[in-house]
Amino acid sequence: MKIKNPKINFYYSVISVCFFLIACQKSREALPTNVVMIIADDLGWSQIGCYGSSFYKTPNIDELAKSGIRFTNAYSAASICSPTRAAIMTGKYPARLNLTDFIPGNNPKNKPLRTPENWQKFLPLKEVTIAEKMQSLGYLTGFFGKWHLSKEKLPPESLSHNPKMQGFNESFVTYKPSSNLIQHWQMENNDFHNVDTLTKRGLEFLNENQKSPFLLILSHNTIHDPLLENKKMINKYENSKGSDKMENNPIIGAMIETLDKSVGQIIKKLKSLGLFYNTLLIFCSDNGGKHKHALQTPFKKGKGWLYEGGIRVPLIISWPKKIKKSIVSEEITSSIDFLPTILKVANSDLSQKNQYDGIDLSPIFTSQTNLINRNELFWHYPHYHNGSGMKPASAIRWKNYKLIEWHEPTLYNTDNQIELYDLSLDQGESNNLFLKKPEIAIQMRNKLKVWINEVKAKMPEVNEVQITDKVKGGTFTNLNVSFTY
Ligand SMILES: [Ca+2]
Repeated sequence: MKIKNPKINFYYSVISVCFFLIACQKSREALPTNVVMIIADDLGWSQIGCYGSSFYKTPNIDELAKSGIRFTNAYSAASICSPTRAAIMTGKYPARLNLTDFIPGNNPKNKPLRTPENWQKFLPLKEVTIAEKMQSLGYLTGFFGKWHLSKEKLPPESLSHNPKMQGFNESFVTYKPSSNLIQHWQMENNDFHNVDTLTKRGLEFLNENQKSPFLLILSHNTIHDPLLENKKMINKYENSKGSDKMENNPIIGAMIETLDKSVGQIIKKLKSLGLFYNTLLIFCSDNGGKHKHALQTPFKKGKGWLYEGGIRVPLIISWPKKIKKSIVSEEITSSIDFLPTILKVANSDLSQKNQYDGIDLSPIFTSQTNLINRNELFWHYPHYHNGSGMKPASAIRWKNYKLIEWHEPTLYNTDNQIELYDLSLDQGESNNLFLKKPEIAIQMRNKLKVWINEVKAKMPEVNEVQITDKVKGGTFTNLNVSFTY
């Protein structure tokens, strides 16, 4: 029967359109969530506009922060590359994986301590990675960029443990620019750090896989050494206000601008494909910035160190479907949290215990109180890091406190074994509270000891063969506290 009344016809049309829109919304809500992770290399916490820098220009990263959550207490699982990347892939502490140094590391013989020799110098295939888990949930997975978890950097030796063997459908591994690793896509005065190459691969992956749920990891080589960028861009930063400050490095400024542009291109593509709304987009760094190039103010030291400069990193998570705009979170997070968080967002069952050390961060997405209930976070570095001067140490963050234990003085029973800081008052870790708050230090050191035993962390030992570096300090007798391992 045809309805002749134009008024009724109009109402029918409106109702039909409403039903159609509701149906569209419902089908959009029911779609699986895509995941894009952008990892910067050696990018410091303070080297981004939305983290307070007025020198480094990051409009796209700042915009991303406005669309979601900016974390102010995010940590990398290690102060150097490979262990953090292993933690991202597995959700486990590097110490539990026994993958505690950059691959292949260095093994100095003339130091006061003998460092563990049999640490894991590649990510074993038996480890179940985030990509393998997502594949089992029906996701297509892509990895483009820095991997640093194979036995060797270059093929053919790298192939046995490259991303394709760890659950990625598509992969393309790149390396930092250097004379012996120069590749055909690295040309003089062009794409110094592979940013354009990686971005192009990322955009192609999004185009090709837009119809299926996907996990895309874009793992940049920038802003890692060597410091190289287009001269015109460097000039712009040389002439910028603040270029004379020790925190501000014009070449790094230019490198960060290129990185930021790439982030913008990925966001633009996701929006143009209608995918931004239901994509969990994680932007992070693998460790702190190198303080020899640029001070990591307000933090002490930088890459390599267990001071905040080495491990406090930028982290932004956007997911417009669930996360409100412009949230700033002070929750303490770590690289080990990405795996459980991503799995939760992909509707995976997280009930199987002991598969990972991280915590699902998704409660932070919808609520701003009583969030993830993290009590402590730990780090373990039983090596010497030539590049930064870092010595063997372990650390714990507990509430506002951070304790670092230096293994040289501990094993030689000399002074300065423990440093304790209240980060709520002293972000720059300049006021060691060890003598003022020994009860807190003892409590935290005991927690650290329990964790070291639990993850079976490999410890350094006294090097009795050849000692050329003397351990500084006298005997450890002036304190009324005693520690034992
Ligand atoms: Ca790094």
